Amino acid sequence: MKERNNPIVIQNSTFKINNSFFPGFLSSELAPTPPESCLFHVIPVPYEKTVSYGTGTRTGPLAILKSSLQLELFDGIGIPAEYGIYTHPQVNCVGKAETVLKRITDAVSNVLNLNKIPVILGGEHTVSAGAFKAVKAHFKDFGIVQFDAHADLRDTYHGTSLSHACVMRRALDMDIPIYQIGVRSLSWEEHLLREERHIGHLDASAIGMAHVPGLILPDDFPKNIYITFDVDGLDPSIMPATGTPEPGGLSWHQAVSALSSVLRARKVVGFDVVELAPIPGMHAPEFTVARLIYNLFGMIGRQKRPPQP
Ligand SMILES: [Mn+2]
Repeated sequence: MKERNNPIVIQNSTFKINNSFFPGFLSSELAPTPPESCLFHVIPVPYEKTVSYGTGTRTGPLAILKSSLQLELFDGIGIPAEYGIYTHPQVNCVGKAETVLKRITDAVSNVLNLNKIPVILGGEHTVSAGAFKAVKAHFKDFGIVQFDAHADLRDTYHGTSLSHACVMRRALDMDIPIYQIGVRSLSWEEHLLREERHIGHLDASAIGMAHVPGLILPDDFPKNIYITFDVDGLDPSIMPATGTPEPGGLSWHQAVSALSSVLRARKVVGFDVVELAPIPGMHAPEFTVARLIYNLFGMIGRQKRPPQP
């Protein structure tokens, strides 16, 4: 890796907010590139309103972006950065939940209209509902693959329907097919709802006892998929920096092989990574998230344009 001094201000990819630098994803390595020539459009959403246990998700996007500056460009197969990464200014998260979700929907719609892939950095899981709405308006037929410790299928939680614990219920309201991976904490009502609505799932216990199947998604699951990755789907041993940790989660390699399994014969139209609540002084979790995102860039990019020999 090259040596770095102070953050380098690159037009369109480094923002100064409250006197602190807000770097673009991997902006230390990338030349300024116009948005039209970037496949991946990173949208930071530092939203935190309904967290129920640990706090700190509002600092997640900045921690991920800062960690991204330490990534190795070569991911073992190619250089995912070559597909182009454009980082947008963060979404304004001041105001009512409905207002913020509308801003997220608008930001994601703009990226989809460019025919590019939106990548949302949360923030609490509620932010995904704004993205679901934009994707639903753009693609008639798509499904959501959810990595999570929790089912997030409650109709309301702590008096609101716009809670992190309800985000997948909002997807069901929009008639979007869902597949859940890594779940290990859900209410009896959520369990019944999964049965009633035939929600596909590969729970953490099933992975833990066996291995990640080479093919996870059923044949009739939509070809277009949006991935919502709640970092608490990972095991707390590698992801302690999250508001509601649960033991028995995915290891790094299980998560990566599950992702490569769901990408088989599917087109990823967007994804988000949510619920990182950085622990001051502990860099591993935020770097883990930056690496996960960059690996996904590689996996998705190579589907579209395989590396040249
Ligand atoms: Mn969640």
